[in-house]
Amino acid sequence: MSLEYESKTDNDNYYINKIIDAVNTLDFFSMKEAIKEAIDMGVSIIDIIKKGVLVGLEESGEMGLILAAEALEDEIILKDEEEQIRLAKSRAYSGKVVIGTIKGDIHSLGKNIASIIMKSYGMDVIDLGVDVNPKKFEEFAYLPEVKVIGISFLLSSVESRIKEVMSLLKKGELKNKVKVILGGAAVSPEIAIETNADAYAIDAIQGVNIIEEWLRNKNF
Ligand code: B12
Repeated sequence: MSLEYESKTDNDNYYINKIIDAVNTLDFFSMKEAIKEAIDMGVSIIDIIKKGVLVGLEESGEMGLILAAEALEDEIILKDEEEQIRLAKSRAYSGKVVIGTIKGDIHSLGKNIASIIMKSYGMDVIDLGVDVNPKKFEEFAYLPEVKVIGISFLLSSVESRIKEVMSLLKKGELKNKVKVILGGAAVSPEIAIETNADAYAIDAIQGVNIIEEWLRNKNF
């Protein structure tokens, strides 16, 4: 990640525009190439996602979303170990965020994107993976630094599992220790209310903004 990033705005725009074009035209290999190039040129991950991929998706719809998620996963989440280490070191908040896809659901792309965006904001994230047992969320919620639990789910059929996690997290000493945010394509205001979650997010950026507010709150 280049330290000159701030002063290279025109250059960044060039790489960001390449990402937008690739996402618009649903060209998977160009997406991967453009994302890789932008990373190599020192464009921040958050700009790559927010100004590049998400803007490109306004035109290209669901297929673009799936391809872009795969491209991000290949280029940022799985490969760029150096970037992962850098993100892990640049903590901006006290308190950890635990994220995972709930038991019965193996969708990982959105959860992985949410996780990388949180890290790029300087959050310390523990990713439990997919098909996570409600008991495991509870176990991690007891860890001293854990303040937020993020649950991802894309299948409506797993709502009962979310309720299970919530009943484990909203009792005893955990009740005021951790806040819970729901994310993933199956979230809705109704499910957030029914499950008694503290919040839900329609996308990763909204989620990270909510979590940021929680972590900044000294009384939490
Ligand atoms: C790709 C995909 C798959 C892939 C998953 C690959 C992978 N590694 O993830 C595969 C092929 C494995 C798959 C399997 C199945 N799938 Co599927 N799948 C999809 C698809 C097409 C895209 C999902 C996706 O990755 N989107 C891209 C990501 C980036 O979006 P996202 O997950 O919403 O994440 C964003 C936000 O929601 C947010 N976010 C996500 N998680 C979190 C968490 C937190 C805490 C926060 C803050 C934010 C956040 O961040 C992301 C960026 O903003 C959707 C259709 C759709 N449009 O959603 C169907 C879909 C989710 N699948 C569906 C189904 C039914 C299945 C299967 C049951 C099919 C089958 N009969 O086998 C199986 C389920 C297997 C299982 N047990 O989980 C249905 C679910 C219907 C429902 N409401 O219940 C959908 C909606 C398709 C449909 N229209 O019917 N699927």
